[in-house]
Amino acid sequence: MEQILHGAAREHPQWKNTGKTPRILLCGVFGPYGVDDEYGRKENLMELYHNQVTRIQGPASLRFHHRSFGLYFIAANINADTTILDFPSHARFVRELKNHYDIIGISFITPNYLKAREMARLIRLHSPDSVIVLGGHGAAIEGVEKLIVCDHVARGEGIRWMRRFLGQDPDAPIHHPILPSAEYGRIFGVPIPGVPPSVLVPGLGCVNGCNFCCTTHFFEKAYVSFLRTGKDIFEQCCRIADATGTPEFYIMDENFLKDRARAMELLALMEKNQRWFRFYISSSAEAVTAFGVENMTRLGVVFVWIGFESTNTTHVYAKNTGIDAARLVRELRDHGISVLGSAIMCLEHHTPDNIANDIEYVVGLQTDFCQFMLYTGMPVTALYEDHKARGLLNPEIPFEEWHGQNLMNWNHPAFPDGEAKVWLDFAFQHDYEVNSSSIYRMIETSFRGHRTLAAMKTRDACLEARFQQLRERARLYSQLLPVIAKHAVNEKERQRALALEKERQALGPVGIQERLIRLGARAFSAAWDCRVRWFGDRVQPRTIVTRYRQ
Ligand code: B12
Ligand code: SF4
Repeated sequence: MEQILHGAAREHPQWKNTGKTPRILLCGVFGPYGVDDEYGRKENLMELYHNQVTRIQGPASLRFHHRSFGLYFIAANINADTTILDFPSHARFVRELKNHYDIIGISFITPNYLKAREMARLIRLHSPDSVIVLGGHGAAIEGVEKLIVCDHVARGEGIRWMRRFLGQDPDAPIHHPILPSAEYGRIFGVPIPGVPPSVLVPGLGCVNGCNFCCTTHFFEKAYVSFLRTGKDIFEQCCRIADATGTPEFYIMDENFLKDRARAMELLALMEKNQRWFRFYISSSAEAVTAFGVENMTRLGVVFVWIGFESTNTTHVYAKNTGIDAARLVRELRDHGISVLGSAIMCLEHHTPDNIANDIEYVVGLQTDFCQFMLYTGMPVTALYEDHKARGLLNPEIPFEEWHGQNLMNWNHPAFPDGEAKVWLDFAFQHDYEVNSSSIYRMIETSFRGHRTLAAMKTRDACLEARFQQLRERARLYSQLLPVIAKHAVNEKERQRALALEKERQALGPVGIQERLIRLGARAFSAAWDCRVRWFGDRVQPRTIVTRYRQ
């Protein structure tokens, strides 16, 4: 790893103590993403599902782009003229530098280290007076200030860091920006209709301290709260939903149900005010169990991401102790809650002889989605420190490969020479063939939830609202069933899709509008098939420029 020599940090920038409002540029790293070039790797897509969840599901893979949310949170909470440049190209970034900003912040994660380094080099070249600040999880790379030319490194929470740096009140109230959780939104090339869910960030980090987890360690195993109470969350939901017109939120909080009291207060306020928001959340199994599936149904949780990690009892994480994972998943799906279960591959105890058992276990949970990720100690995690102390880190694996979908960054004796990837691919494929596409499973979950609520003898106002929402969801998603049957991975999926299509009749007649939508879906999917055949399935996010002015 080479070291870069650079001049003294700009401790006394021109705008300080002048009363002048600083001009700030905040950037995500440049594209293209997910291609083999001098800065990145083809396995490191700028997508969630197509990168590490549904990536082998062909046209059935869920395709979304997500902004670099942290930058918008910083911009919305400082007194400065701030421009955000998200997903720039190399050339677009250079062009923006011509505006000579006082401060330029780069947000990056470890596998994008080379991109951040190149951006810092370009800043010194084209805008030499700008102060360079590095932030985001890449800032945790040991000695990053010596590897990348920069003036400051912001580790941990960035709003308070930037406020302090600008001489502003770090503890001023946090203003929550209004942002879509995802853009582009397509399955089989069919655009997902309606307004996308808004992003909601109640807080950062998690107190559970799992050894491999970046977020728990980056925020020092503490929870950094943005919205402290259920009331705070409810008020933000009302404000954002009124502005966007969608009652759906993707909650970007590593372990949302961990604060049970806060979630219960939110539920009580929703019931009192009859505002039936819906939530996509992440939470650990013990927190989900403590909150209870029925409460989740009432709260309007439609999706939950749970880390099941591994079956081996000697390596079980405290959060999963004593949990019957299969039963939990079944109950959640029976209540219309889709589950993304994540699993870790090539743990220390794994060998080619026993890893298949773990894969079988995870596939057997029958979650709607599976994430399989290699056991990778990122900088700042306890796992990284442990591998380093034991001399296991592999110095030949550059940071661009530290994304968990190809090579291991440490020497695992049982999986030499890229063998881990073979198991990773097998796990994804096996899940796909046994459980069918994730979009099929999501539709099945909404039907299962609808059945469960329909079977209840009585439903109060809250459950009635949830019942109606599930019905709408089942109707909406079922429009894709013919396309799913056509693209089925095997006969089993085709039959499953056809069986659900029959059950669809129970939700009422298919009207003219729905027929037209179904025809449209077929046309979009046929067009997408052609596109993939001729040009491949890579989709780069478009550049987004947002200017916050004082
Ligand atoms: C959204 C997200 C994504 C989006 C990326 C969107 C984008 N435009 O970059 C998608 C889904 C595409 C994605 C993909 C990947 N991601 Co991701 N992602 C996240 C996630 C879930 C949320 C990030 C977020 O928005 N949080 C909310 C905001 C408010 O918090 P924040 O980003 O931490 O920002 C705060 C501070 O970090 C800081 N800050 C951030 N940037 C800056 C910049 C400056 C200048 C300053 C001063 C401060 C600052 O201030 C902010 C406010 O406090 C995190 C996990 C998590 N919960 O944090 C993982 C995470 C960031 N991703 C991670 C990784 C590794 C990946 C992938 C490689 C897949 C994978 N293996 O997990 C790919 C790589 C994609 C690519 N080509 O770059 C790791 C990073 C690990 C590391 N040490 O580098 C994380 C931590 C998850 C994990 N595995 O533990 N990801
Ligand atoms: S429970 Fe999840 S978010 Fe919390 S430390 Fe463990 S892996 Fe990280």
